[in-house]
Amino acid sequence: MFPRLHIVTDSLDVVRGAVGHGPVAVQIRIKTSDRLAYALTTAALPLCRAAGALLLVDDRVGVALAAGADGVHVGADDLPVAAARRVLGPSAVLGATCRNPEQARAAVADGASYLGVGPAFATSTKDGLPAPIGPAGIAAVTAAVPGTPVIAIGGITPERAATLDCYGVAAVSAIAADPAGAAVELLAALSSRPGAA
Ligand code: TZP
Ligand code: MG
Repeated sequence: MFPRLHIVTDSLDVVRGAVGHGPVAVQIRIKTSDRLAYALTTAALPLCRAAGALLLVDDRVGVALAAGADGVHVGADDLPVAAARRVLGPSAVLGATCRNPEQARAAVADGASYLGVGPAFATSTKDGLPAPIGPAGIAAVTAAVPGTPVIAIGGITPERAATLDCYGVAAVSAIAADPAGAAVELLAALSSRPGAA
């Protein structure tokens, strides 16, 4: 099953701590260079394989392919979803950032296999973000794309993960200080929701 918890990180220590506690996806998010992103992705790969975690790369389609990762997450400044799908082929995981039902439907039509939706709540982790869409915005996107996993991002905590109406969540800062403890807490919060498998 597609993981409900996505660990977004630029740290091998975070990968090491966060995997092995339940089903997760690790998203390698390095904004500086392909070189560094490739190095971290190749280092994370055996850890993810051993733990059964999915390995995704933020932004960088070439890095994901070269490193043998499972997929990519693209946003507004990256390859368009349809182009990324053409490069990756039909079976790779391909995530797309969106914030409303129209963008969500377009991304799915273009070949996205899951959606990163937000910011759900205010966050200082990323600059230049638009206003948070809140739980209602997350629920609206979830309703718009039945069958496509919606992963909420932005200000995610275990308390918020337990109540959002979406398939799963992605966390950066919540997981950074104590990756193992946070992964356990977030996984428990997600599985506490009604209907969660
Ligand atoms: N995209 C939308 S919000 C965000 C990204 C990369 C940052 C989320 O970070 P945090 O620390 O989990 O709020
Ligand atoms: Mg991006």
